[in-house]
Amino acid sequence: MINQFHPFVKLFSWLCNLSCGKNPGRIVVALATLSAVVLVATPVRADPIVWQLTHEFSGATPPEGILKVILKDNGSNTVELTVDATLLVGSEFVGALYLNVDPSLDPTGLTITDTGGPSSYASPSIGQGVDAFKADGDGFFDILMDFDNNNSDALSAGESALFTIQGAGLSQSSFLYLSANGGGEHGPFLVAAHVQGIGDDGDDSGWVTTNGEVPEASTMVLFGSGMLGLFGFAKRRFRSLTGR
Ligand SMILES: [Ca+2]
Ligand SMILES: [Ca+2]
Repeated sequence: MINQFHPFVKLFSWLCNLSCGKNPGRIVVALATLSAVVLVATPVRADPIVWQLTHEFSGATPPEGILKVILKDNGSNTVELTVDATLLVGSEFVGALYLNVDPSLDPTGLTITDTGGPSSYASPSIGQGVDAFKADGDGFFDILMDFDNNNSDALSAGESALFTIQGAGLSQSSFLYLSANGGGEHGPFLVAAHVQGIGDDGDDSGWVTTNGEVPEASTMVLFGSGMLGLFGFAKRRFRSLTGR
């Protein structure tokens, strides 16, 4: 409930005292400024990051199905990671997943917990280190999740695995960083995975990644442009009403 002690009410009173006087035109400026402050102060809950790893980058065999990786803010510096193999097909399974982390965060300080997804798979062995893990010949990553290759312990077609990743300052956008140069001719990449069990005999494998889209960054640019537009409108309105 908004009352006279609400910080935004206080801010509006302050803006009015500062700029409105007896001129109603200045109220427009005060209102626009207040709206901008409220919008900026309201946390934007980003849509989850959904990567479809449809691009085979090593020249090996692309899977027939699609591996998806989903990162979702879970509050309290925690991000939920889904390694979604439900759209892989046949004998395809996830061999390994490689992720990057914001260079200002220490990947070894992150707590990665297998929360036991809806499927049967053995917990992957997890490596964490700055630019420590090379995906094929292309790019060094900060986190490696090495899944089991054997039978029901594998993360196979139709299955998905769930994890939480927790660390100071961590959010889903902490994973929107590119791999470090690995000396190969491809990349850098946001994410990489080794998919195995590909082909009729199930003995082929491929290295897959996204096509490099980063939707959250463009959303932020649009949001910023909107704010600039609002300020521009308020300024023009103020000038037209005051003749300044
Ligand atoms: Ca890195
Ligand atoms: Ca399995």
